[in-house]
Amino acid sequence: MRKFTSVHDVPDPAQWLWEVKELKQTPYAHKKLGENKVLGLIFLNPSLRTRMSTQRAAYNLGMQVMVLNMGQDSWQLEWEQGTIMDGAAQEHVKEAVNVISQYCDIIGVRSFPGLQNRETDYHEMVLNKFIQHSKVPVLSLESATKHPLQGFADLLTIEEYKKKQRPKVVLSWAPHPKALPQAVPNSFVEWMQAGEVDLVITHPEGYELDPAIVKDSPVEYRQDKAFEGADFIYAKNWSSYQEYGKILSKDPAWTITEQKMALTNSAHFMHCLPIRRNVIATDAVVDNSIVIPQAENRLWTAQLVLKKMLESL
Ligand code: SN0
Repeated sequence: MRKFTSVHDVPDPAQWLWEVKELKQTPYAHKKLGENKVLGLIFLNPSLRTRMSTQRAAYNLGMQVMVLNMGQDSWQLEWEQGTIMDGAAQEHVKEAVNVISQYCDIIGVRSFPGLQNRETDYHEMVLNKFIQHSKVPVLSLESATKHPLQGFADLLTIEEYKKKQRPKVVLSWAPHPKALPQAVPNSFVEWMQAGEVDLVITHPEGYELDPAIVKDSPVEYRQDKAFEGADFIYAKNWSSYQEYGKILSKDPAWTITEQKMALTNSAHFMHCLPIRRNVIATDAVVDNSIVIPQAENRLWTAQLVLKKMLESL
């Protein structure tokens, strides 16, 4: 596997789901696989779960890990071709990534969107430059428009907690003080579409996600209606895709409360974390949720992705 950037890089998601459950039972069974192999984790943005779960996943496979907080600990990068580099950027991405791939056997990169220009973000400029200039496999640790490691962990969590073959899963927009990426909801939609669930998306008007991602997944603008009979509620804020990067609403009526959870089929509440309590969801909802086992699953899904990459080296 040369790259892991979305569910579309996975040949058979159902098979992976089966394999990750097995890996979770036998985490140290492949300790020799990563011997003398090094994972480089490159962060252009903050991270807690992705950083620590991917690092631990690598250790479970016998790998060593190097972490670089780019821009903070290293030189500032130039991304464009042909620039006269007499400004702030000291190093071109071309050399930087090629050099990193001399020291590492697998590279992970996190690169949030600018949320200024939809074209630039949806073309995944940063992630694609890494893939282009790397001599080794590259995995996304959340790119401008996708968070595939999160989507995979979300699908595993739903698989583990579901009480019926095809649960009703609701992705609900919730308010937030800042403009956030669409990466998490985009990947959630894609992984749900790859799984055996009935997905319903609910959000205020103007928050429609990329139609190329949503496809024929149903959208219900009335949150109360969407929650009826739901087995899982997945909350997330995102900024507008239509009016790109804008906050169109901070309506607290969209906050997930116990009253709203009571409309569901005793649904499990999920969120990728970090969650702003009493903004996205109330304390009681977060405290009675499955966000911790969901976060734990980040470890096992990252470990399977790394295992697949190691096997292809
Ligand atoms: C990121 C996002 O994509 O929404 C990462 C989630 C895994 N979340 C944030 O940046 C939250 C920032 C905040 O101010 O709460």
